[in-house]
Amino acid sequence: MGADAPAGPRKIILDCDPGHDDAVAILLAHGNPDIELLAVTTVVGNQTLAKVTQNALSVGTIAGMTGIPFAAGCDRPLVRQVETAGDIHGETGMDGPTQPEPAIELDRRHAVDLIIETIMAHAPGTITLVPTGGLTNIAMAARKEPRIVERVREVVLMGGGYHAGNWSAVAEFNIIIDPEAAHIVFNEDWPVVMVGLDLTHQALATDEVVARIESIGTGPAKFVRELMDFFAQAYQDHQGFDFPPVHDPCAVAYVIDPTIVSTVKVPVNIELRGTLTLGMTVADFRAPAPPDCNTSVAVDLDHGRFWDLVTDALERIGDVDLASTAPMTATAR
Ligand SMILES: [Ca+2]
Repeated sequence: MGADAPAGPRKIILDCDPGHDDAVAILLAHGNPDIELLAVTTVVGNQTLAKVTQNALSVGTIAGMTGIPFAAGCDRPLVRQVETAGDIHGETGMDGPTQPEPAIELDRRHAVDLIIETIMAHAPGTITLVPTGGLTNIAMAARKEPRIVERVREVVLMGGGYHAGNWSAVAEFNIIIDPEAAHIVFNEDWPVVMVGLDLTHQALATDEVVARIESIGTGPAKFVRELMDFFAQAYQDHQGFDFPPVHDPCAVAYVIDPTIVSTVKVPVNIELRGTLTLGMTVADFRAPAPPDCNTSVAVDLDHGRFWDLVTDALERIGDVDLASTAPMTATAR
């Protein structure tokens, strides 16, 4: 970052589709002192918009996240039909743990409007967008209010991959479910950091990691442990992994400390027409990136320090009294 980078916690908007790994991303962003979480917005993806929004509110309730707006966004991709990931995330989108009844009220604004209003209300160069689902909301926001593009500090997204796919041979889920939205986001004139499968497949929740989370002994930690149990089984059954890759918090970790997630500047664009390659994030490594290149890809993860961040955030969140999370209006309804 340049010398004009603002001091203090990094302000982010987390746009997500919880999602087991989205839940961990929310908790990391909430519990880490170097992040100021301005809003949590939801988008159709791992499950329907209604389900992922309910899940986001449940995670917010478990972690006592009062005072942070949660808003629902687009319920289908820009062009394509809805495609969800029930094999990996289950019928609810966050199968495994018992979810509490959300005690947080949904913001009345559409997520796209909340994203735009939040960016326009803050100084230029201060807000980082962290999308961990399909890019529908972010693309819509850029089209509805183009002035946000030069105001956003950077877009750090989980999605894509330069070697591997997971939803086709070459495409990753978040990109292939709305490739047109991804095309918009990657081609806008803001810095884009692609935290893709090359990186997130290093973020494995090993037995040691899960035992460490369980030993924290709090409600939120138990919730994460139960999420990881389901996620591990799903990744074994459907993707042949020994341990599940916990994708989404890697993008948050990069924002917290880019020395944990190393990146390389390289042009990336989105394939929109390939019969075998739709949604591929095509990275051009042939030559040094041109000076106007606005995209980077994440390469290497410091596995130990990454999980240190996650466990530290859970420890800081501690135990939350779910009864006290209930907003005043909940009893008035
Ligand atoms: Ca996600």
